[in-house]
Amino acid sequence: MFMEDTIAAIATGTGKSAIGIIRISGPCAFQAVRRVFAPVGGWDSAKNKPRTMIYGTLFDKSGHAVDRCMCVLFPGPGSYTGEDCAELHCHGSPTVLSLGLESLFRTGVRQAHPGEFTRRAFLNGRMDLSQAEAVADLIDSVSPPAARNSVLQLGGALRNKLEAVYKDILGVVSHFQAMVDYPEEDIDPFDTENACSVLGDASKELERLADSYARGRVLKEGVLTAIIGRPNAGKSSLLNALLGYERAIVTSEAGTTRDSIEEPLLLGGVLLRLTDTAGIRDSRSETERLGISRSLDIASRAGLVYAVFDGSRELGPEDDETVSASLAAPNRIAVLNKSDLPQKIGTEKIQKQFEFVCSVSALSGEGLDRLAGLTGELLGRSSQDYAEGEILTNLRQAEAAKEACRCLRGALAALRSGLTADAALCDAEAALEHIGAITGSSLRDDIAEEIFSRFCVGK
Ligand SMILES: Nc1nc2c(ncn2[C@@H]2O[C@H](COP(=O)(O)OP(=O)(O)OP(=O)(O)O)[C@@H](O)[C@H]2O)c(=O)[nH]1
Ligand SMILES: [Mg+2]
Repeated sequence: MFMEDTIAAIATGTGKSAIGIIRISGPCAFQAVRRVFAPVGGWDSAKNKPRTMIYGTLFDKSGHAVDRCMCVLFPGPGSYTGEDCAELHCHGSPTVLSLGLESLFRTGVRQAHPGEFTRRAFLNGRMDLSQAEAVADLIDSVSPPAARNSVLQLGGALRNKLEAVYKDILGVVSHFQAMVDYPEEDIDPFDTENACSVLGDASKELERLADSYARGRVLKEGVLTAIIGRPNAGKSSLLNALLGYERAIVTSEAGTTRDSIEEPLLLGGVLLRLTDTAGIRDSRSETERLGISRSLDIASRAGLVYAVFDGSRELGPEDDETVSASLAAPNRIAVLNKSDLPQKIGTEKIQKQFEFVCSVSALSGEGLDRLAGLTGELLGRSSQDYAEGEILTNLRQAEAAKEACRCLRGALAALRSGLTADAALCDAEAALEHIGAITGSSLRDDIAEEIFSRFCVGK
């Protein structure tokens, strides 16, 4: 990557829109903009102030006007990338935007690679790696909690936390090193107890961060939610009703669904991987039996189970199997379906087995709002263990936190067993390296390359 290049890209999505933005960054950004854009009344530094919208005309590479639009100049180093940056806010026509971009290329500007703007921001010290990754997470976020976690990380929540832990460990490491390097100087003697307490606290913080990844995965990928129940209880109807379209086949025949169907759905503010399954019963058909074993497997792995019962029929032995299959799930809701028909099961019967019971009609839609609310409440409750902004969302970060924690434990064990302090501090230094892999201060180039290549162009 050549930082001396000036780069440009269309920063907004493909297709028609009200406004489309071309972004430019690099040493020749302002020069290039001056050649393709003319403010009404001409370039006048007194009037055309940085970070204010300048109204004018955009020209294509042959000098024909292609848009009346706005330009904003962001002088470095106080810009997103730390370099001179500019944005052209055009009418959102793909044609206008590509003509504008081509026109910039004529001035010597080149197309930006995916993530190159953010990569420059990282390399110029405008953000650390945890913040750069939060940019990609924020753009990808599909639920309000995911967006909130990302925006706080973008603001530096994770960076601040890691910097504090890093500083504490560094304090112990440098104190000891000073003693070793300058034995004749009057340096406070090394206090093993204090060092153990600092390293112990740091290792707890890192362990907590590593553990938060399970929650981070849920934020990114959704909670596996199994809809289970006996045949004909209305599981597929519930899936369709929640999704708002006919995704699964529904018939009055018992045993309609054979294979599981998974769809993402934002419900009650939480992202779910909502999964319809084959009805649980004793079956002679091999296909159906395979489907049922799949249902049980999904229920055993699910973070949330909707156990569906047909409220218009008495409870039977197949319903008992549904109850047992739901027991392993950390979150369970009994869904009493077909509330539009005369009810044979009372909620009190089910309440003995389930803390949460919700009557719905997949047919009329009655009760679905309450089910959504209950789902949000239940899953929200189990997510309060971690502060938003301090949840790790990718495996690389989690592995680095885990490694850092392992090294600190090694350092602690060495210090406590009375081994020479240099052995312990070697481990503490390794922990610093691992923390640096999250913030980007000790990051291999090939890994950085891979991280930024996953960004979209223009970001
Ligand atoms: N009256 C009424 N009928 C419903 C309701 N939900 C589902 N049904 C009917 O119940 C029957 C079975 O519905 P499905 O959604 O296929 O049931 P299922 O649980 O997926 O059944 P399997 O796939 O066989 O396990 C169909 O005739 C639906 O129209 C409801 O809320 N009210
Ligand atoms: Mg079905």
